[in-house]
Amino acid sequence: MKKNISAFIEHIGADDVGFAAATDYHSPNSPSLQSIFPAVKSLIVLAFRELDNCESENMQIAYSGRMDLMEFARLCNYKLARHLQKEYNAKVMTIPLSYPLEMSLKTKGAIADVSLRHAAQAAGLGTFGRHNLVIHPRFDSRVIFAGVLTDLDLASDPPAKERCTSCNICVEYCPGNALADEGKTHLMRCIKNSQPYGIGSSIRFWQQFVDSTAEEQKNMLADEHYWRLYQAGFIGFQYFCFNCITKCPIGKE
Ligand code: B12
Repeated sequence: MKKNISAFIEHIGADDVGFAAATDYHSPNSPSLQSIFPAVKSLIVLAFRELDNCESENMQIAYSGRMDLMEFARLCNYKLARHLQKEYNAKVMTIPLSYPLEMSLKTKGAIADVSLRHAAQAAGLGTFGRHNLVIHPRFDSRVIFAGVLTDLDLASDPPAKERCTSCNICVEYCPGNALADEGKTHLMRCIKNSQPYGIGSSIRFWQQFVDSTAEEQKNMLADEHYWRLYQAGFIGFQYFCFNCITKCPIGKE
């Protein structure tokens, strides 16, 4: 069955696939898979190589490459889920690639219901690096993941080989110093730098707005800062930094 599913996944254009038994998925801070899908038995994880947009200094181009990829990956996720329903009469739930996320004071919008990095690791699609990203055997740090939960009984693929050499280049090049502590990405440090028009800026803008005079409010809305916030509002999480991906030397040597 794994062979046939893999052939389908290759046919729809995903770059790699891995399988994991639900019992091999361990994400300490995320809810249990059973609380989401009581009949879950396995995860099928898809890997997609990043486009080279992430190397551009032009942040519209850099992030638009990611948007293209996320859209395609979501499409693949949906196609795979429907295929499993039709061909194997399976029960299937897709995993959010990035959002929706639970927005609460407890999670701070930073804990996925299913952690795709831990899923990818369990499915043999890579191992965690010093930058806390999963490094894929062929696509190195330039990879994003998608996946589905199923009630199909599928065994885990063998674990991938460790690839990070702890060279610390990702730590040095992180402009927000978000990787200073091993095994932890400082959420606020990363977001402050990588999402300049994210929720923090939005809150500050509207706080200032309510405290301003009518004339000041008019000026605030006519300012390019508001236009950028407005654009980010419908794009979603819009990243302006890709250093931990692009500076990683794994695979470049
Ligand atoms: C919320 C989120 C963020 C938040 C919070 C990150 C965080 N601390 O987890 C912020 C906004 C900071 C963020 C940033 C980025 N993200 Co993000 N993010 C997510 C999201 C939606 C949820 C992550 C989550 O649940 N975290 C909470 C739990 C899992 O973390 P944790 O239990 O505390 O585990 C952490 C540590 O313990 C450590 N860790 C755990 N086990 C091990 C084992 C070893 C050996 C080591 C060293 C470390 C380690 O790593 C974990 C992350 O810090 C996922 C999508 C998803 N559904 O999984 C994408 C995701 C993780 N993000 C991704 C990417 C690409 C990024 C960015 C590069 C953004 C960009 N420009 O593209 C940066 C990278 C920042 C970094 N180097 O850590 C990819 C990662 C792909 C990959 N190759 O690993 C994902 C999987 C999205 C996807 N669909 O592919 N992200």
